[in-house]
Amino acid sequence: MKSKTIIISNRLPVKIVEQDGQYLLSASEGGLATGLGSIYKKGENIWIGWPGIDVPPERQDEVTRQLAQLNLIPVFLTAEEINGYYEGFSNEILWPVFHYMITYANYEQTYWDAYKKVNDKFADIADSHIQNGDTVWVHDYQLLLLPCLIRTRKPQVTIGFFQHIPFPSYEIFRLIPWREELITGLFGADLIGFHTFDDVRHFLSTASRLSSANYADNIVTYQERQIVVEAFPMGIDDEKFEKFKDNELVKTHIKSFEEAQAGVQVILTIDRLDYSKGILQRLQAFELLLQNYPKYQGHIALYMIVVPSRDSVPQYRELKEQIDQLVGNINARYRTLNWLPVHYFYRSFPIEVLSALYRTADICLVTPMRDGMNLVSKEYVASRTNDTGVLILSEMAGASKELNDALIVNPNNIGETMRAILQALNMSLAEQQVRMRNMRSNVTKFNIHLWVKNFMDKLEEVKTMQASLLTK
Ligand code: GDG
Repeated sequence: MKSKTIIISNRLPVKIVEQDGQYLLSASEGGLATGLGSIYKKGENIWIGWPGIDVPPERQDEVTRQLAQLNLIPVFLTAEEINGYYEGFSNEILWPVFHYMITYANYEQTYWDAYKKVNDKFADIADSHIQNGDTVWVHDYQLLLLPCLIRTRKPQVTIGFFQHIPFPSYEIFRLIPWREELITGLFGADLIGFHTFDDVRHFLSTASRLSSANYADNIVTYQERQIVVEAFPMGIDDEKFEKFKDNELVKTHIKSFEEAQAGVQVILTIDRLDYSKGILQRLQAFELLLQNYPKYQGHIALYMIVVPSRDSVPQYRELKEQIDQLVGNINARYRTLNWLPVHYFYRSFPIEVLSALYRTADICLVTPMRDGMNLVSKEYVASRTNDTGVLILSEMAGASKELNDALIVNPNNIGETMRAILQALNMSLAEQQVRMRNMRSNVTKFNIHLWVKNFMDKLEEVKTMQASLLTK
């Protein structure tokens, strides 16, 4: 039988809604889903993951059949499992620690128990679909134990793992009570990828300090197996954002937006609600500018989209309240009868609205405290087909390693961020064009398709390397 490729991630690339007793499925439009579409939609290949909703046991066969038509295999999770494995261990321990927000971590033993149990559940389902000789690509921090669990069940598979969020330095990672199990869980992989070389470095040093593994260059040796660790900076579906220039709906949005904001320079920010995204610090920088440079009052506006996320986790609820309060204070203090400084939206928008905002905003302000990559910054650049606009980007985002022509700031330095906004507001058209062209050529070249190809090519190379080691 021909070997196949299996993608595994926490979530399947699908939205399911229940309507009039029917489950309606629609494919996810996210960049990752698009990029990996070239893999999982082909032949016998599949994608395994949680379908995103709680399906009662008596209807799971029906949903499984519907998903199978899209080459998707569900891992059904109970509300209790989601609570312990996803909201608990993944989002209350791994997320804050990996983003250096260590005081936010809640090292709850029951979360760890749930994490192990759910990783095992994924492994069992994967096992029933994998044949020796197949290639498996596991995604992200929710499934750190999976490479080893699969390796134990099927020793002859090739396993790649990619982490979408940062990998912290050893001194931070060692705080996690279950650190050895997590690291050795990953050692089941043949290839481990991160967005940046810094993440790779942190992983290599952590691996060698927490286990009997050692490494030379970017190859870890553990119990006679070799694991290649490399940086694969993720790109976006650049064409999709470029093509919106001819989209009628986008054009209509742009027209009404430009009319509403005539004479005002617009600064755009788009994030999920998350303490790693630096939303409060960014608001402070904007307020500082209004305070120190009153001449801009009435002439600039911050459009801030915050997409609801994880609002059952206490720290996220608290952050939401702080943002509400700060936006309220700024608007109350500075607004006039016909001008609003901060246009704040706590909801998500259709991609056409996002595209219209990307295309009209004079400045895009992306200032995470820590971010694996940050795709919003790349989407802004891809949308600027007329080569104008300025990107302000945190040096803590993986994207800052590639988008050198952005105005790079330390998000903790409120004064520096304010000065970058000032510089952007006053940047000549010629300078905007030079910078934007350079960034656009990068985003267009290193897009999501090349990212998928580079990872899969490397995995194939590693497969050959492992095979030749076995025959020695
Ligand atoms: C994780 C890592 C890494 C946002 N608002 C709306 C909307 N979005 C889309 C954006 C963008 C995506 O969500 C956000 O991606 P980011 O990369 O900025 O951030 P995370 O969600 O934290 O992603 C990150 C990424 O994984 C990939 O590896 O870059 O570092 O944290 O694509 O466009 N989309 C729509 N409406 C919205 O209102 N349709």
